[in-house]
Amino acid sequence: MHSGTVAIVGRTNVGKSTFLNAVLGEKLAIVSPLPQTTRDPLLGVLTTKDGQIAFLDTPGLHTPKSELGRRMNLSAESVLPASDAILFMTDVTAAEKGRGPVLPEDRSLAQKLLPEGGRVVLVLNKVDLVRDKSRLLPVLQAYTDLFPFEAVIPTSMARQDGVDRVLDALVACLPEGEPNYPEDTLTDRPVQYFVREYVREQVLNATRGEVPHAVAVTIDRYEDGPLARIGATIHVEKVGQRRILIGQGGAMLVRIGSAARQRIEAMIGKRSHLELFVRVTERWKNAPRMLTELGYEVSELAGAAGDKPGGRPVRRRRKKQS
Ligand SMILES: Nc1nc2c(ncn2[C@@H]2O[C@H](COP(=O)(O)OP(=O)(O)OP(=O)(O)O)[C@@H](O)[C@H]2O)c(=O)[nH]1
Ligand SMILES: [Mg+2]
Repeated sequence: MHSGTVAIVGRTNVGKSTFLNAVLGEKLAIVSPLPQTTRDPLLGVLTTKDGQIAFLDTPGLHTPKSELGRRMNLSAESVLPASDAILFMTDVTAAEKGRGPVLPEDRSLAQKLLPEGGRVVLVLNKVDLVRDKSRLLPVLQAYTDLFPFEAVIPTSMARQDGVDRVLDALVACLPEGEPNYPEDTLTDRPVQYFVREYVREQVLNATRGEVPHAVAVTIDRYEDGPLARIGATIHVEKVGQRRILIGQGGAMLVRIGSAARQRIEAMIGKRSHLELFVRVTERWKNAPRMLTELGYEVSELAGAAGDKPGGRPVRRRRKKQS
């Protein structure tokens, strides 16, 4: 049996969280077409007959424009030292747009992040977007030269193409050993974390421009029972953003709430009542104390199971037999 931790790192928007969900077979992480969707590392554990991989999905590395962005980058980098292997992900769209076979951002990330002697699998995602497949070959070749990768695998997470090859390559990188987590472990985060994320996900889906990136969510209450009673606050930076989120006669907030509620109910397996408030918290993205209150801590290391406040981790639910 092979067991260990795999950090999923790379630029923003390349499909890291989509990959995590694909391997877990659960829509655990939030995914969106916008950059900087993931804001903190997320543990997702996959146990198979061959072993166990504890994946750490991380925020996409980018040039930060705020203290939040700086913390996101740091939190992504912080998971690397404790990882047994790294999945370095990029997408091939830039190559398709004629920005050269290797993006300069990827070149510098590879130089800065990938440890000498480290076991790294390179995944080139979104190959479905390249119509002329002959253009992929020089890209693959150029990326292969960046680092002595264990494997270089083109994938399309959108079509679930290549996921098994990536898994096989990663398992081969992990040390022999017994699983570190019980078999039914899915993550180390409590349901409150996912409420926060699923509300934010619906904001990302429903809004555009500066609004999606101006939003943070806090959980005011979570009362479990036959019906989970949840209260959450959506923080925005400006009054105008609050107006947009509430919408005409509150319609936008209702839409966000009901979509988030469906996601939460699928996770907890029961009905819930979700009450949302929108509050203006000026400049929260650059206020260190506020960021810490909102849960965006630099010292936070996903994967250190058990030391996260706020409740029991969400367990893997048994799949219904179909
Ligand atoms: N066409 C295509 N789109 C994909 C593929 N994989 C992911 N996407 C889309 O790419 C977008 C970004 O995906 P995410 O999984 O959120 O990307 P990420 O790397 O986690 O992004 P950050 O969290 O911002 O770092 C979403 O709209 C996905 O649906 C793929 O193979 N092909
Ligand atoms: Mg992500």
